[in-house]
Amino acid sequence: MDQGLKTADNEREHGGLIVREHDPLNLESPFNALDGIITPNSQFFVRSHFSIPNIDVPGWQLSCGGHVARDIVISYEELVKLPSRTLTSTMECAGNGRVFLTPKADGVQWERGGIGTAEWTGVSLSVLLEKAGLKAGALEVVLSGADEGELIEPPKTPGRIRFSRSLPLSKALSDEVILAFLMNGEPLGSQHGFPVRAIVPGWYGMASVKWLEQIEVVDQPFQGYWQTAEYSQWKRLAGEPVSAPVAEMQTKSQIARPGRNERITPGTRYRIFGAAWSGEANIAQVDVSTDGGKRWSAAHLLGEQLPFTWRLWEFEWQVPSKPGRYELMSRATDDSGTIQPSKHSPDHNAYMIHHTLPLDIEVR
Ligand SMILES: Nc1nc2c(c(=O)[nH]1)N[C@H]1C(S)=C(S)[C@@H](COP(=O)(O)O)O[C@H]1N2
Ligand SMILES: [Mo]
Repeated sequence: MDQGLKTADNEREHGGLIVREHDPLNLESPFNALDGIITPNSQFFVRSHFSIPNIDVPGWQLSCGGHVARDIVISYEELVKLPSRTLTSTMECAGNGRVFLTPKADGVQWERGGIGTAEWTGVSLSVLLEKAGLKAGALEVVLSGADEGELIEPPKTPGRIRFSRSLPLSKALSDEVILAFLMNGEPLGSQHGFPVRAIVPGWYGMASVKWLEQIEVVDQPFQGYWQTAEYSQWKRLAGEPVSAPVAEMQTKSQIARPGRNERITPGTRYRIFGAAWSGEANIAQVDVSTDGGKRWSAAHLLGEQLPFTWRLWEFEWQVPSKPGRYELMSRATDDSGTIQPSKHSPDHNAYMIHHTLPLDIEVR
């Protein structure tokens, strides 16, 4: 591998990350440490379903085929020479917050740290699709990674499979969907998809396929494992539940500080601090409750709204002089009028967990 592309993650350390699983590697970000829009690479959560594939740049290539006029194969060197763009995007795992579900759901028990924001640099997927030329009838674009394996716990995989996800053409062709090779200005770490991954702003993390090696245009709805057996939800069609892939991130906010069970001094002023985000919309308002959701007051939105990026917020709390336990909550509203719900929707299975989360703290 090119020395210049050596990545810092060889350090074999998980820094301040919380280990949820070693193999496959699943690491949670300490959301408590939120400090600014950008999550440093060393603190960015890791979600993988199979072992990390070992890929070197000379051996890597990306193919683009299927329902196209001409098949394309492109090397890393060729890809990085194409016109690229840099954008900031928040990525939340669709299972973030799963630990808060009752009854308890199977799967990685993420708390608040299955989320992060980075500045990504890459080539718009549309650039490659234009080179290949879409045939009439093209419907979806399937992205596949180099990682593969077999899962024996239900839902079992049909033998060894890859990690593949599809995008409808409308999303695949929007400029913001990129084939990224830089994360916060550095080559992607091996755990984040080195050398090239998709970034699908506004969608849950599963759409942002890591270790990307194949792009396939299809003329039928793609029904792969990772959008039917897993990462699927129920939508209502003519009153009937129909299975649909998990897609756009839902409007949500989280409190970063205080942390769970933090002790706060009575009668002081405390700055409650957190982040709020939404998939394709912008955050319009965040409200905070310090009495378990009975009364709400507006928080102060910080900085400016960047597209597809979380908005930080703060709330100056006049801490009561009466000691006791208090339940803090935050609630986001986006500019399409959607308000963060108070309950998890069973139609979302164990994904899209965006209801208001109570945070217990002690005033003493
Ligand atoms: N090839 C591949 N891509 C993948 C995954 C995977 O297991 N394999 N996990 C997905 C999921 S579920 C999430 S949330 C994000 C996590 O990206 P990160 O590990 O860089 O945080 O990658 C997505 N892309
Ligand atoms: Mo995820």
